[in-house]
Amino acid sequence: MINIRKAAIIGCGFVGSSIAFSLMQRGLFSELVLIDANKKKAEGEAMDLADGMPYAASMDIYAGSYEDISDCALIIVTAGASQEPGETRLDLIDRNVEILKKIVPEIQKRGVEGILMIVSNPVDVLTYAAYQISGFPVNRVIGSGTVLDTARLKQLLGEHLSVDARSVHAFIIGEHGDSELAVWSGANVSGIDLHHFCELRGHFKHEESMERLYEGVRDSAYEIISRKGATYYGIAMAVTRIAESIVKDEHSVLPLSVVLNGQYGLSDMALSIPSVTGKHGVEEILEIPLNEKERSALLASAGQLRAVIEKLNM
Ligand code: 6V0
Repeated sequence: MINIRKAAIIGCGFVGSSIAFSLMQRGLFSELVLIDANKKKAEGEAMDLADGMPYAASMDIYAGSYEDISDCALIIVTAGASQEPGETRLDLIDRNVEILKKIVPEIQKRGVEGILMIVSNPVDVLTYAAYQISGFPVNRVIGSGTVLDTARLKQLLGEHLSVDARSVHAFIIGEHGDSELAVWSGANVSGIDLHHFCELRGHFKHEESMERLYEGVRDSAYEIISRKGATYYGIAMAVTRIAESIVKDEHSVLPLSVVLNGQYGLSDMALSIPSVTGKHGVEEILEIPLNEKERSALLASAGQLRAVIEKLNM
């Protein structure tokens, strides 16, 4: 039986604890289980968060074990090494696949029927690995994908055009990493074609601006890590947004990392494509229109991920 108001977070470092804090603020769950290889860390985070409970929505938050997760609607995995300055997400692969190989069988043997969300990096490769190890159906294994990168794009575009980022509709798709791409051909501001809107706001150097904004999105994590050593608030907000769509069965369109089954001619790998998201996880992967340049960038991104997956020791 699934308890739609119960979630677990596995890995309570910077990212896991920030997600717990963000979920608590949003009041989506009434029970939140925190699990970490370092049990004392999970206990400390639960105690610290519980201190703020009188000022947030009521919730039972505790450091638990895998015995506590069988009825969770959502299990969020953030365990693993994070990028050091200068490292790419793909550099983390060996360490984090080994960690995933320990965690996913623990989830699988508890008969979990909820959604498994991977956040640890490299998120696309680990999402595919989690799908393979768990044997869960494709709709129940998702990665946070480029939901964060898409938020970064909306934010930068909003700043560039001096409009509310929530009025900007645009996607980053592909790898959550260096080969990701912006779908400029479908971008708009509240239904107004992006180029047209830019001109209405006095911006005419489209190519130059698009390149600069894309690079800002792609390199954002490196810029943050070089200054503060890690990124965690943005991803916490992105994961909370995904959790909200699942818990409230919103059918929101979010660029999750999903296991592909023929979309754009790609299969047996995970990368981010806008997908309808609700209580069953991925309801439909949307093969959105791409222009020729975007399609070849997506295939190049997939090619990079494919090369990594083929070397995986699974
Ligand atoms: P961190 O602060 O080092 O925390 C990692 C936590 O995982 C630690 O508390 C460890 O004790 C715990 N851990 C390690 N092994 C296990 C295990 N087998 N079982 C349970 N817990 C374990 O790292 P941080 O929180 O900064 O990053 C976590 C992961 O998130 C990294 O892989 C990051 O690269 C990734 N991020 C992903 C993002 C995304 O957009 N998908 C964004 C930011 C970071």
